[in-house]
Amino acid sequence: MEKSLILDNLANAVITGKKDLARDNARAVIDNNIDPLEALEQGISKGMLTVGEKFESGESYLPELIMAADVFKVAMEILKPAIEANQTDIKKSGTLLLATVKGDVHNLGKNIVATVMETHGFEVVDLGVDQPTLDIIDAAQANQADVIGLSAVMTTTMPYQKELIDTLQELKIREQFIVLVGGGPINQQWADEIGADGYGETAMDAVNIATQKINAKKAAVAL
Ligand code: B12
Repeated sequence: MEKSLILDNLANAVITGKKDLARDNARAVIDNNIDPLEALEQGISKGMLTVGEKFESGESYLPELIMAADVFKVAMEILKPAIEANQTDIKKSGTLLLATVKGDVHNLGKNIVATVMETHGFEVVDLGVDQPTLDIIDAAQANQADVIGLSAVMTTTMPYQKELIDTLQELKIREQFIVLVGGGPINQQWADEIGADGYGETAMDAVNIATQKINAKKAAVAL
């Protein structure tokens, strides 16, 4: 089967809620040696965008969102081991404290960031979803995290990313952590506005930006 067809099928499986179609095409990704991260971004995640648009326009409802999430998970179960198999050999790059912010229970994107960061040498402490600001900060300190990664998938929960950065500042510990923000509605402009250290559109961006910022911090300390 052609790669573009497999990716289209994955997107359609999410849009139409078909688990078998997702399973078969996720297996086809493995069998055809397609990059599992590409299948994730250009297949199942792309399908999620359409699902979101249909929900927003009133063409579909909550059950469709739930079904899409279930299909997404079925495909991820097959793709995740393939992503992990591409593990890079690098030594420990740093510790990431990851959470979805308060009021937000979306975790599919956050979980991908966790997997991809882990396969690139990061130790990941995943606090889960709907996490209050102070709990995230406590956990970051307790785990001596280098990076705090904040996922916010709704416009209504984006302000909690700002709240966390403001709170770090008030506690005079802003410099202790590199703060990365991500999630559907997040962009570079928002990251700049709230004073985040970086924004990642994809999980691979998270790896690249975290690595770059940690290296820059180490170089600054060495000076
Ligand atoms: C699936 C889904 C659900 C599922 C979530 C299941 C789960 N386990 O996560 C369920 C059904 C539970 C759900 C519930 C709701 N949802 Co919903 N949901 C979605 C949907 C369709 C897809 C989200 C998703 O998983 N995308 C796929 C992942 C892979 O993408 P991602 O999250 O963007 O992550 C990628 C990047 O952003 C990045 N990234 C993510 N996090 C981070 C973090 C860092 C640090 C970095 C660097 C990068 C990064 O990397 C990821 C991989 O590339 C979106 C629409 C959309 N397209 O976003 C709506 C959407 C987010 N939901 C919406 C709504 C309204 C709701 C509900 C309120 C519905 C309701 N009436 O109950 C509830 C809210 C519950 C709550 N309090 O959180 C709205 C939000 C509108 C807004 N205000 O912004 C959206 C946008 C749909 C819409 N267009 O209207 N939802």
